[in-house]
Amino acid sequence: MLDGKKVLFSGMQSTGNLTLGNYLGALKNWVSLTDEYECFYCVVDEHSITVRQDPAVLRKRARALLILYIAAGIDPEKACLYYQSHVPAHAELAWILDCYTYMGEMSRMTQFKDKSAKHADNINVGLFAYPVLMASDILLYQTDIVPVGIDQLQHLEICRDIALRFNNIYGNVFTIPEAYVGKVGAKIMSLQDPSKKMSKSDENPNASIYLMDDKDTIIRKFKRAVTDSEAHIAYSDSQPGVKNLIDIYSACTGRTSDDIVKEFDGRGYGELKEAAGECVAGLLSPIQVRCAELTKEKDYIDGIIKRNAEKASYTAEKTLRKVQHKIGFPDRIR
Ligand code: ATP
Ligand code: LTN
Repeated sequence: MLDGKKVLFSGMQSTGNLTLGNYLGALKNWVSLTDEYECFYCVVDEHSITVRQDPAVLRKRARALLILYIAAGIDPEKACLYYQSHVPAHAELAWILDCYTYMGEMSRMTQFKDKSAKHADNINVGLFAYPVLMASDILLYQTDIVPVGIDQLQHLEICRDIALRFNNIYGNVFTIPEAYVGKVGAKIMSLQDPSKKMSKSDENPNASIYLMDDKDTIIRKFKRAVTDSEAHIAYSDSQPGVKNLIDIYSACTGRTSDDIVKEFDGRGYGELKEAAGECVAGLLSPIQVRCAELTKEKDYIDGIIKRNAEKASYTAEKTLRKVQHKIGFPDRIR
């Protein structure tokens, strides 16, 4: 609890252009939870360097991501929006928790397996220990809930395991967090291969809708979306492409999949694609306009970055000092 409210923490990597999957699976839920919880929304730039980055591009993307959080509707006066690298406690706690995490646990993580297969020339220790840094992010703020897409549930489980292990040795140091997965949009699939999740690092640009895509591009990508040859609109695992289009349409409109299937009964895939495309373009357009406006407001954004790094550090350091004391590091002399 912080100021009488439960605490929420979440973060995104500043690696690439955000997709509709990131928006519907995570960001959209963040916006709706801001009033109810004391929220920390982090740009996890330290996680980003587990894969090689161009420094100038990384810096630019980190700022663009923080701006996007605001443009998507998060009020920076209510929620704490900040860069992970501006709060040293994240890396410090990660080192400590590394010493309470087993190699076997980390090597089972599917994201590690996927990313090490994809970047076989750079399987670094950071990539391996990635979930421990993520656990530190969450545990530093005594977080109650963590809104994420389904792909991150395994990391959340390991975070809870590490926290419970630590609490069992040292007493109640960490709050045990719960995952929060939205009812719709928790796993948006690639438009080109509906067996894979839509991902910002997909090499095929037609597979993902980027949040900054213009309307024509969005409509074109939906038109090209892979479906099947059944020529009938149903919400079924045997028609994953069509199911994905319905999920997207449902997440954007708030309507149920049943309702959408009824609306499109007897109509062609082309009509469903067009409806989904129009709806996504309408949803993204105001966010794009706001991003462009905010990008010009340099002093306003700088102020948010400075203030929030201080606010996050204050809360994070309280937990870090407690942990350091519990494990036997010498107390600071005041
Ligand atoms: P990368 O391709 O670089 O691994 P990513 O697109 O998977 O990145 P992340 O930065 O790992 O994105 O994820 C940010 C948030 O978006 C997480 O909460 C994640 O669960 C969610 N998310 C990512 N992809 C999807 C998707 N296709 N559907 C729903 N949620 C998603
Ligand atoms: N691993 C997450 C990003 C992330 C995160 C976090 C999400 C880093 N730290 C803490 C929630 C809470 C990802 O790849 N999407």
